Amino acid sequence: MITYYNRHHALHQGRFEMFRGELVPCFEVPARADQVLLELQRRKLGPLLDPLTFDDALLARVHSPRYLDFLASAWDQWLALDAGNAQRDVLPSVWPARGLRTDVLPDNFSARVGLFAFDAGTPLTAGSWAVARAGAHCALSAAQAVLGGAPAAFALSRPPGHHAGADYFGGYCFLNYAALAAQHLHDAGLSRVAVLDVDYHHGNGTQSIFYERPDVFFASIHGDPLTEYPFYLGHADETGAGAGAGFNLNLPLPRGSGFEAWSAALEVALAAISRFGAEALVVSLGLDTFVGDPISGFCLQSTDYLRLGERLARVGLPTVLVLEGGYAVDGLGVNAVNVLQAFA
Ligand code: SP5
Ligand code: ZN
Repeated sequence: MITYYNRHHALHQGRFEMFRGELVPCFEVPARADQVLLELQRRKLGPLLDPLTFDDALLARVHSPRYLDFLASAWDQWLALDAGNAQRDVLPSVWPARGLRTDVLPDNFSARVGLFAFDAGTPLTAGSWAVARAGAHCALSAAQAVLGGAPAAFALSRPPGHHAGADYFGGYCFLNYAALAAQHLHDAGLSRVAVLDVDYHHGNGTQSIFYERPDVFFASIHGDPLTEYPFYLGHADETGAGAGAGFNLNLPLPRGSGFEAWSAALEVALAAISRFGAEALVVSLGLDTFVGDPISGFCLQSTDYLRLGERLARVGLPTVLVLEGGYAVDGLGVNAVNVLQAFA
């Protein structure tokens, strides 16, 4: 298994996220990627490569120009407000709810942040843009490797990506790596690409990006949004719209679900992907389904990730795997590499 590793990931290191009226230390920490890297090296699982570089125009295949401009300039604008901001992360505190305008880009920086954010849990830091951009290059490199004939490739980066929409960040995510990989595969001539999202949290960003398209099928297994983040998307009745009607599949499961229920949902998702006739698969590989995860509610065990890797390999499609969530830092390396090793 080829891995494209974002060696600069630790330049994004949020300090605090909002939780129950307090700022608490971030769950999404550099040690996550470090643990996966260590375990890959320990098991000697294939080459570890730096990403190739890509034209930023590829980012605009998924994200809006005004959002990309915002991300690229946000830190400088933040420092321009107050030099002391160098020691503080950017978090939004005001949002355009229903009926308020999002078509006019405010001059005020706080207002801009709120326009492009959907939660107060995703601090934007000095390194966020550079790191997310390099993470996107890892995902695009993995897609490129698969286009070149590799059976599979893994993008090892953080922060994660699947909550980021065409023009918003949130859920620890800034750029949607899985969507970028899927779009890149499609642009290279694959007419049908499937994204399978196995993170505990619904991949609202990826779903939104492809919701009206028949060429990218999105399937997700996740905690029921009635009780679980991101709450406002991920219900079973979201099946696609317009030309994309029938090309979106959500399989929400109750908090507390274990591998038996989870793997039954996986079979449903894979059957739908097979009926769709996918020519390539992108996996949003979140490991926060683990029983030990501090912010999630499923009960998968470390050995279950071996079953997942074997099952994904049996699909037999060229596969790009992208690291998403997983916050039990101690188990994350073993769990992620269990998937990759069993796949390989
Ligand atoms: C990619 C990904 O997995 N993003 C998840 C974002 C979740 N953000 C909300 C976290 C809520 C934290 N709740 C703390 C519970 C502590 N017991
Ligand atoms: Zn997650």
